[in-house]
Amino acid sequence: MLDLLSVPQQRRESIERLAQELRAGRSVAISTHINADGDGCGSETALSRLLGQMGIRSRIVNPTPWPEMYRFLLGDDVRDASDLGAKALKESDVLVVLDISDVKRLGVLADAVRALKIPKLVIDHHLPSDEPPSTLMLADTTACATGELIYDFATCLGLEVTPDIARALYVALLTDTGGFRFSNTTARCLSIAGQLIASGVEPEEMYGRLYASMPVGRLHLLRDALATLEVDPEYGISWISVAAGAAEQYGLKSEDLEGIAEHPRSIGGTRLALFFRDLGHDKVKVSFRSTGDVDVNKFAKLFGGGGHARAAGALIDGNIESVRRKVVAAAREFLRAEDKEGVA
Ligand SMILES: [Mn+2]
Repeated sequence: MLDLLSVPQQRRESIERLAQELRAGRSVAISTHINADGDGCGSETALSRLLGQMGIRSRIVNPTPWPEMYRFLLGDDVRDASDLGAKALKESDVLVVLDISDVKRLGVLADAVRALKIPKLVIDHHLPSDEPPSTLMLADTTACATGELIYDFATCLGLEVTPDIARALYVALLTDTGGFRFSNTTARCLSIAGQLIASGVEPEEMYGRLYASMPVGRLHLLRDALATLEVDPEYGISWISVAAGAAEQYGLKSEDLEGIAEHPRSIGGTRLALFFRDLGHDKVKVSFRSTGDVDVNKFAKLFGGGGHARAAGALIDGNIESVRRKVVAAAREFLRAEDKEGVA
């Protein structure tokens, strides 16, 4: 039988290269993208504990505060020093950036990371960008989550996947695959998830913590967002919007809005789903989701964004009406061009 858990040769070589910078006694800063998600938080806490086994002290230094819903992943052995900001980066010997292919995703830490003279390592599964945080990378877009690469890191270096580490990696895999539903739910992903369950993860507990612990305000916001739903059945485009200040009005944080873009995507015949969130001050966050053949990473690039082929995002300047008009028009144009290309 095919051994799904063996680590591909190229990943193994990258891990060995990264490990040369991770020597006992060093102090490591671990960072991930603004508004850390389950993959970012799960990968960070798992890596921090694995480094601990190697005799390496580490601190998490993120550009935005640790999300409340992932607080249970932290512990006395994992320290979140995000409140120290760039200062914490300068005090470290090595920086490891997780789940990011573009340095800009480090938000307020981006300039400090660009200027940093210490070794910088990247572990990531996004499509490449023009400006990666470092060229010293373990990067593979076929990994279902950065958490899969952290699991490989543990395997290659002979480290132990303790119950705490298993839980953190399970959160990474579960959330980045949309609950083991998206196209990145590979046989290898599920094999690793199986191993993590064997190591002590309780799937129902994880479901409860991640999907059955929503604040009621999320449903109020979702109700308002669904009321804005528009569908273009000719092109298969669906979109919803959230007004400026709505999250605050319902007492929600950014992480509470995760997954809302799945609702327009859930409509039959939708090829491209859009979620517009008005951040105020003429900034609109747009999430792009697709099913099947539409490459939303390519589409997001038109607006300076990026991500994955079926899930991407961009931050666009302008008021929400003008951004919506511009993006929906561009989406029609994009799908028309893609279809022509497909025929040719
Ligand atoms: Mn990820």
